[in-house]
Amino acid sequence: MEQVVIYADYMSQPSRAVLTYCEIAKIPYKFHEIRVINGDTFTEEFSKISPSQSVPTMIHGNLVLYESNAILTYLISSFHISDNWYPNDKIKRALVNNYLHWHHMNIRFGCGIYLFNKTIGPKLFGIVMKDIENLSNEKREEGFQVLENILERYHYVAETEEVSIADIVCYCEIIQMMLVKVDLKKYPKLENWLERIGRIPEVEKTHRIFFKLLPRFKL
Ligand SMILES: N[C@@H](CCC(=O)N[C@@H](CS)C(=O)NCC(=O)O)C(=O)O
Repeated sequence: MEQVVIYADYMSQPSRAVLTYCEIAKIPYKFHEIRVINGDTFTEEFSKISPSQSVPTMIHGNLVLYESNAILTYLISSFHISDNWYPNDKIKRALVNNYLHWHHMNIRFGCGIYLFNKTIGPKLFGIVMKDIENLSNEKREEGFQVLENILERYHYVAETEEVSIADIVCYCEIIQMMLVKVDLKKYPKLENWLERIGRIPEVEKTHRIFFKLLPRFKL
C-alpha cells in the first residue's frame, strides 16, 4: 500500500485531529510541516498540492483530501482499528457523523474562527473583524451549552458511551481556546470531559507538541 502523506501544522486544530488518529491507529505516514502563521499555505508550491490551500491535506496514492473529517473517515476505513472510533453500527455511526457535521459551524466557528480572527488573521491580513468576533462569541457559548447538555446524559460528545473521533475533533478545537484562557466554569461536564479526553495517550502526545510550539503565537 502507498504511504499516507500528510501536510499539517501542529498549531492547527483539524490538523491535530488527523495526526492524533494517525497515532491511535499507528498509521505510518510522511509528515510535511506547513506553518499557517508563516503564510506557508499561500505558496505556489502548496497551491499545487492542496486545492483549498489549507491544512490538513492528505495524499494517499492518487487521492487528495483537504477536509479533516473526510480525511479521518477515510483513514478509518483504510486503517480500521477498534470499532469505537467510528462505529459500524448504523445508529452509532449516524450520531458520530451528526457531530462531525455540526462541529464546523458551531464549535469550529465559535473557537477556531474566533482565534483565527484574533491571532493569525491580524498577522496575515492586518485586521480584526468585529462582527466575526461577536458572532463567534455567540456561537461558542451556544455550542458549549449544547455540549454541556449532551454530557449531562452521555459520556461523549456524539451521544455515545464510548469515545469516538467526534471527541478527538471537538477536543482539538476547544483546547485551542486555552490560548485566550477561556473560562469553562459554567460548563462543569465539559471541563470534566476535556480532562478525560486529554488523558488519552495519543491526545497527550500530539498536544505536548502543540503546547511546546505555543510561543509561535504571540498573543
Ligand atoms: N474545514 C477544514 C478547515 C481547515 C482550516 O481551516 N485550516 C486552517 C488551519 S486551522 C488553514 O489551513 N488555514 C490557512 C488558510 O486557509 O490559508 C477542515 O476541517 O479541515
